[in-house]
Amino acid sequence: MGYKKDMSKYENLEGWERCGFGEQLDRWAEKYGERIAVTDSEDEISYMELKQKADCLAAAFLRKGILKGDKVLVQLPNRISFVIVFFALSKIGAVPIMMLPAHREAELEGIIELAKPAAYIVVEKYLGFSYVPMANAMKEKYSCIRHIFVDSESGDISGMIAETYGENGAFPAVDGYETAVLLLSGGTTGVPKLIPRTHTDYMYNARMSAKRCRLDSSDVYLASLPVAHNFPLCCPGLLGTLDVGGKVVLASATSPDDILDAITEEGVTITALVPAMVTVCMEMLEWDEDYDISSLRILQVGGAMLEDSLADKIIEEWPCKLMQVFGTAEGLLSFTSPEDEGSLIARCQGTPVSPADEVKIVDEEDKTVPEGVFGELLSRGPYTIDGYYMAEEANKKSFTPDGFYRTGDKAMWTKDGRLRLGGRIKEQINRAGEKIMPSEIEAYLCRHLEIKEAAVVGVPDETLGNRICAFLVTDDEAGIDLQEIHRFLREIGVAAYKMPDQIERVETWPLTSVGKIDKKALERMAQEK
Ligand code: OOB
Repeated sequence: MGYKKDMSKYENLEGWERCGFGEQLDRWAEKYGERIAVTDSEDEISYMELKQKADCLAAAFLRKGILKGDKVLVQLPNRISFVIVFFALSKIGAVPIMMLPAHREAELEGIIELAKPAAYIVVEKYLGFSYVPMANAMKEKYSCIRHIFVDSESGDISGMIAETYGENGAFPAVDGYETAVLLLSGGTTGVPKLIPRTHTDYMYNARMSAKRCRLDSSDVYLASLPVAHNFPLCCPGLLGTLDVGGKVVLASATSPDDILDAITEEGVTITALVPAMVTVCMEMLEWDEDYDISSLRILQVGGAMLEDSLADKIIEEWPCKLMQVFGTAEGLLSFTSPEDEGSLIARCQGTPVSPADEVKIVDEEDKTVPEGVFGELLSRGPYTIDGYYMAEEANKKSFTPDGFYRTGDKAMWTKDGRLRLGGRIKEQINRAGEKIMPSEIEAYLCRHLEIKEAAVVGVPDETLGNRICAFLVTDDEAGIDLQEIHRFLREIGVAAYKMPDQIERVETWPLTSVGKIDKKALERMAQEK
């Protein structure tokens, strides 16, 4: 066992509260009552109704035998049922595992083997994909999965809510220091990593984010990204907006027209995008003048490096404040402030959101580097985890002995005391905000009968930030092309966002002086093609 965080250290922080999300929802319902809490493309729900439905569903889960501490895979898109499910599970102390709609068998299997979920909640169909056969196959293969609950118009979730309507169930007590959610870590190495966030630290995460955004009950937050991701869920996202009594709009898909439509129609005041999405939204705005984004107060941009030129362009062309957001699902968040000068906002990722965040920037020997010099960003603090879920080996690598999380990011302190990110130190590809570990894709590729060896690198790309290039050593006659690679990866159940954008065949590898595959050389080769 490594370092263990002492939560009592944080008890005096403003916004720190030892309480579960279920209880938080009860208080919000009391305080904000009939105000609209959440809307999606089909419906809207008030705070009071959200509480009532979460209570019903929680009672129904208990009746089906879902117990406190059980893990539950949740794979739902941006819709009201996601929110009801989240709070229903919180109320009984069951722990949702936040799968993304894009995940397929390959991702699910690793996570099921690690976390042994008792149930799997899926949307029936989303963006043309039917989830039920996949869920049934998982249940068949893994006996830990006792239940599959399907969310559709007349499916299990709505049926369960109707079934227990009006009952006053007694729920198990939930301590704020217990795990509330398991978030997925960006980029796994074959063995996936899950991030355990407690009710208390996650609520604090939402509150500190909301505070930095100056969020209040007049705000309308648009979740443009999949809401199972930390950024739209909690930074301040869905949870931070509900805490202040605002309204959350769930965009059903992440296309620019969905986003711009929602902003126009709902009077959205704040939303969060990754840089690649900003670019497409800007293009869309240029040729369609019917959109009205004048209600926007803050545009949060994060998840990947924001180029200086794009930052300048946002500040010049958007009628709102740009907020640069550096974030991690493991914890640490650093945002610019709405009051900062534009020139400053454009060139940094601000300051950590909590006064209790401890941030260090270190060299290869873990020695602190001076201001203005890049090093690796390390963090420890009230809402940063002290270890991944059941991952002793990975924890030794990802945390220092005194409990600092190694982000794997290059960063420096600027002379104005702001953080500026400078790309990755650890090998991880950031493709339009999605994090991909090369080793994971390499392992999948090597399952192809014609592929002898594979090396995957991220290549700088104007629209995506990074594109995925796979270098392959194959049998001489194998006519493997990109299409075949995509077909194969789809067949073994790999999420679409991990599909290589480019493949190159090689006969021998360029090697480093110590005889490892020279990935820098591969990157250059991929760029020259
Ligand atoms: C967010 O969380 P994750 O866990 O998907 O990814 C974290 C990683 C960071 O370690 C860094 O490599 C990259 O994403 N990143 C950025 C960045 N924000 C995140 N790199 C450069 N500039 C930025 N502004 O991506 C996430 C979580 C909460 C809020 C926002 C993003």
